[in-house]
Amino acid sequence: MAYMARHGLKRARPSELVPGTLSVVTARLDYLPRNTPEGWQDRELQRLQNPGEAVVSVYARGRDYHKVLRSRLQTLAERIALAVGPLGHRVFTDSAPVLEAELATRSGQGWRGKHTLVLSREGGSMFFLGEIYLDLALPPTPAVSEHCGACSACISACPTQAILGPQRLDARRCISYLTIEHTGPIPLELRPLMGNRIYGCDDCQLVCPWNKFAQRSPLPDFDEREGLSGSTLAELFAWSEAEFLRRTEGSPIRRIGHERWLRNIAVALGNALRQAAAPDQSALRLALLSRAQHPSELVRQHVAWALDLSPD
Ligand code: B12
Ligand code: SF4
Ligand code: SF4
Repeated sequence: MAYMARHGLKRARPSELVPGTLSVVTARLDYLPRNTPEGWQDRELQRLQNPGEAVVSVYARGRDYHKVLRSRLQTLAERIALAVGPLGHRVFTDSAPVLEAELATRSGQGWRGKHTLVLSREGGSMFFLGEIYLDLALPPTPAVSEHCGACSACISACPTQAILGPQRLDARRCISYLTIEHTGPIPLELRPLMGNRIYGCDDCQLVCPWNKFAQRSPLPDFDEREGLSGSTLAELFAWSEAEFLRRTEGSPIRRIGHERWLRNIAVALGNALRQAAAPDQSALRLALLSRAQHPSELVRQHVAWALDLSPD
């Protein structure tokens, strides 16, 4: 995530990033799929207890939110321009030089939870953030008060103890970082803690009491794609590169590429093999052996670790 350091104070000062900016409109886009049942948190926590199941973070099971949110923000900006006359604007979502959580908090979208994400009483935290920078002075909306109180469920639930204290995250330990952003080998001491999480992680949000108020998205974009929930690790490990690219077209998962996809699943297969409760150990072993000669050294190393063959 070196890109974060490169932009310096542009991140904290919107008008240095987009000259002329006088106001920032912040937006939240809920992403729970339309058909999410009651008690979804328990169902998701249950998946983590099935060692052979592949768990992809909820936000990544549908269409890439960057595209969805950016185009909706662009439409909103154009509508504002229709109402008030021509104006300069630029839209952002998940763009590195924007401190999105901080802007959202200061403009009343919610407060920073102890896990560092923004959450609200009406919507929990299962939403994305986006912004429109405008060269129009608007009256600011006030921040809302914090409602974590004495709760620290997210801190206790984090599998890698990445949340060092309230609003303090060691990104290097976060499974979301390790499975999505990190390019090299996954540190050995963290592999066993990743369980069957192969892309992103939701644990700190699953245990948050405010997520009983998380809203379903009205949009079909976030409907779960086939294969991205309920599949076995062995099934997803068998995807060829061509199948990976086909299945992840328009999905945020695509940007990690097939090599990291296999790396992540190899770790999860190794974790499953180490659990006595895992069904069908020989199928897990066979799946790993099928990639033991993979051309990528990164994949081979993680497969060897999973099969307990490596000297590491
Ligand atoms: C880098 C990043 C990550 C990293 C680090 C996360 C983190 N908490 O910092 C990793 C890869 C670990 C990550 C993981 C996830 N992420 Co992320 N991530 C980002 C990203 C790109 C930047 C966040 C950032 O700048 N962090 C750096 C720290 C230093 O900044 P900060 O804590 O926000 O702010 C502090 C300082 O900046 C300082 N500060 C604030 N204002 C000012 C002003 C001045 C002048 C100064 C000096 C300092 C200062 O105080 C702040 C509080 O300590 C944002 C998008 C964006 N552009 O904002 C998404 C974002 C935060 N991620 C998001 C999501 C959804 C996730 C995951 C849930 C994905 C998943 N399911 O796997 C996980 C959750 C992990 C977690 N508990 O945070 C959403 C969060 C939505 C929400 N409801 O809040 C965002 C906003 C993307 C989006 N557009 O929707 N993420
Ligand atoms: S996303 Fe997972 S690993 Fe990262 S802080 Fe939350 S619980 Fe911990
Ligand atoms: S789990 Fe508890 S401490 Fe963590 S964000 Fe939710 S309310 Fe706050």
